[in-house]
Amino acid sequence: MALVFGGIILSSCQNNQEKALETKSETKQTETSEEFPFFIPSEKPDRELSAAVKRNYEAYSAIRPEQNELYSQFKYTKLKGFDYNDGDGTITRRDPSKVIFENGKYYVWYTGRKSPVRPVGMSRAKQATNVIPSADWDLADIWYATSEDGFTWKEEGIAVPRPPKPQPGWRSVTTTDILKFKGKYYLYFQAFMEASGLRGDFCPVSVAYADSPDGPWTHTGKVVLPNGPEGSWDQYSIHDPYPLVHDGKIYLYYKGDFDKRPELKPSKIRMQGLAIAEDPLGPFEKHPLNPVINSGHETTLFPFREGVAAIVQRDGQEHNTIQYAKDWVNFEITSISELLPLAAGPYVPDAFTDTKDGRGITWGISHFINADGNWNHTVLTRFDCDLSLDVHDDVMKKHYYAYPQDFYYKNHGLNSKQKQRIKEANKALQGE
Ligand code: AAL
Repeated sequence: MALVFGGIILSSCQNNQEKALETKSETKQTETSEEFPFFIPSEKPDRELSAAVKRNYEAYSAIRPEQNELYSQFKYTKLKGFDYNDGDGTITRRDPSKVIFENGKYYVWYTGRKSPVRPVGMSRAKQATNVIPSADWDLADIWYATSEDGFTWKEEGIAVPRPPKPQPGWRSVTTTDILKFKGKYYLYFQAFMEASGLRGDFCPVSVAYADSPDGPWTHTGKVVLPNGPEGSWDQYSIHDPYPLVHDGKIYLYYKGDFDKRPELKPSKIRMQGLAIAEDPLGPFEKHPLNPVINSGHETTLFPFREGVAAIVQRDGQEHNTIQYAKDWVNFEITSISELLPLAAGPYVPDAFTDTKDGRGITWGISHFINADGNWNHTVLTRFDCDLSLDVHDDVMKKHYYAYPQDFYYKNHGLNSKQKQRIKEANKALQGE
């Protein structure tokens, strides 16, 4: 028995030695051959590379997502302090501004609608009245809330109400964002002069200013960023104004809805433009290269190193990407992610400092439309991420999402028309 046991030990030693020799010769082969190495070289190797591997070196700031400062997953937390009337559609809060920290607390501004009835919907805009909203953001005012920890918020009231007719915004003031410039505060917002849905979602941008984030706010009553001339991409809609300070000037990014072709679904596309001014009240000059981002919806931007980064979520060829423009104009994709925050208003401590070393973001407020399966109201939420040069959170750098089955079957199941098409294709194959 002992002998047999010893024999086994002997032969297992021999096997190990043989294996070690084999491995050694394999390693040698790898070293001398053209195989792509097990450890990815940190510098682009001097050899022929596939387009994909070349892109891994050239298009992204790091060779792995874990090391890419502009890659992150996103986590969500329900906010405390906001009531929504049990989600009956009569209260909405959406499209938050950036978050700023002043007077020992965080501030956020947003579209607030408190109407006696829920919206009739954009497609039935003709039924809207002075008290019946068409869209979720129709008949809205600009509200604000404050918080000490970013999780529990206190709604403070209306910051900028709808002005009287015929001033821009008399129908609805929505989708605001904040600028602090030379000690004053400015709120840019969409200024509707008709119910959304009557012709589309048409509006220019107006602005209000104050000496304190608590107001009082003076609405200029004027359009500060007008729609473009007839036939131009932003002739009807200037949405989602988003100001930052760069080179001593105001860089106001915004969205245009255009190329409406009813034969296609969705019928419109969305891109982002840039307008620059020396004075927050204008005049703003639209960039000659507009649009500067070819996708996105309610695009979120923040200074990053010497350039600007953009979270490009929803809509367009490059949705679900994070992009970067060293010169603040020419954006390149720097990462691809999922569950990007909708309409995110991040806390950007260096948004207005004219930094040449932007540090990035770790949290903010965004929203969920179609809240509780109800298209008539939207709720604010908190998101967290690691798009920061100062925070290193391994959990945020994962690149796999686990969605529950219901997400696929319930939320993303086939519709009856699609099922019918598949049934017919099967029948045709079987020659029936
Ligand atoms: C959002 C934003 C703008 C639109 C509407 C309210 O998605 O893009 O603000 O006008 O919807």
